[in-house]
Amino acid sequence: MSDSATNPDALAPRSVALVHPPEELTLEPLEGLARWLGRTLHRFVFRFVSMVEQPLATMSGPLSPVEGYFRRDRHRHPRVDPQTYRLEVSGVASPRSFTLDELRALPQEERVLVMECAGNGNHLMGSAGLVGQARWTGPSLATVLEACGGPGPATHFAFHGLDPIPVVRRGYHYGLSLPELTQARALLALEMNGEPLPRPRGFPLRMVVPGIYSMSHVKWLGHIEGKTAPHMGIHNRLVFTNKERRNGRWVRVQARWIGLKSMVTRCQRIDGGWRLTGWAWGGSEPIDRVEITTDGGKTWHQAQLHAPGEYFGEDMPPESFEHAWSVFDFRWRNPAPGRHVVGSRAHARGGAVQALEQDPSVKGHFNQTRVKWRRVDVPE
Ligand SMILES: Nc1nc2c(c(=O)[nH]1)N[C@H]1C(S)=C(S)[C@@H](COP(=O)(O)O)O[C@H]1N2
Ligand SMILES: [Mo]
Repeated sequence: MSDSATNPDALAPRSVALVHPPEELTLEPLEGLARWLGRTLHRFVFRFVSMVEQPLATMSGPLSPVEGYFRRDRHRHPRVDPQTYRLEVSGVASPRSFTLDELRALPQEERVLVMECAGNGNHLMGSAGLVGQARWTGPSLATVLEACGGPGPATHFAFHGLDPIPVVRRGYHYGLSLPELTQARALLALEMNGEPLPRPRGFPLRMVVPGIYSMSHVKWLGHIEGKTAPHMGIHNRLVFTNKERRNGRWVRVQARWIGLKSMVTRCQRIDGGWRLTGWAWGGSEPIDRVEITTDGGKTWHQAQLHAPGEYFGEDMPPESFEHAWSVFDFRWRNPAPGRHVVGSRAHARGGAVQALEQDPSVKGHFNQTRVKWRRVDVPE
């Protein structure tokens, strides 16, 4: 008997696979230059300015892989010799420097957290992929300061990177106050997901400041400068700022704590429909619940929420994953074929809700907390 008689599929045209409905549907942002430019061009433009987005599919699992983790810098990735590397700490009780071995010999801590570029999801970035989650290990800033006899006169700190900006020839730098760093329980990371930091991630040492936007997570950290006044470098003063209307006046404010957000990242086939998955993060209190809409906001439904304790609780104390994301999923039963607009809304324990629209009294670069609308075409 011929093959085609026993196996009816052998007779089918090669394009038959396209007739079957896909197992996963693409979620397209409704807004942003990203969408306007189209996928490929957008990626090209982003690479040019040295921004690489995280693949959305990795945003509904507990950790983002090192390969594909989002990236945002000034294109310069210095090559640091681990033998001659020194971390300088100045402006503290007893200024000193540390070799890598000395940093490794200090008590090591672990944190799992959302790292998010302040500009993630703004008008340029409708796809909102400048964000990821990893496990970082190293001595805490508090431990390093203790090894310097304490902060001494310092009330603020500037963190200097070893990546020189052309012409200016100064490295990247960003500053935070001691209370902010203490509240965040900042870490000096030597490892990412259990491996030494890769070069694009800041080898051999980077700042990790849980809960604060990642312009402060200075890579290739070379110098911690204790100061008695706020650091007013260009990134603090101008680059990562918003304008906020307060008492009738527009004032400039610096990017700090990550706002309450959520996003649907995947739409996968399941029995009887599709599963929408995504994640919720940010805000000053734990995420309590997430609602999903599949009709552009007319009706909202409760999603199933998986708090970080569900997947990290066995291995780590709760304070290690305080700023980790929660994953949610929602069973979308037999939607009608055609175009739908989906979105998600996070609610925090204290009653805070993710805004539907951007607050009109806030303009600018960071805290793009509004609902991230996605359109999806459901096949027949
Ligand atoms: N030294 C140095 N650190 C830096 C930057 C930089 O350009 N140079 N960019 C900052 C910004 S704006 C972001 S969003 C994060 C991105 O970290 P990643 O590239 O590891 O994802 O690094 C921060 N740390
Ligand atoms: Mo950033």
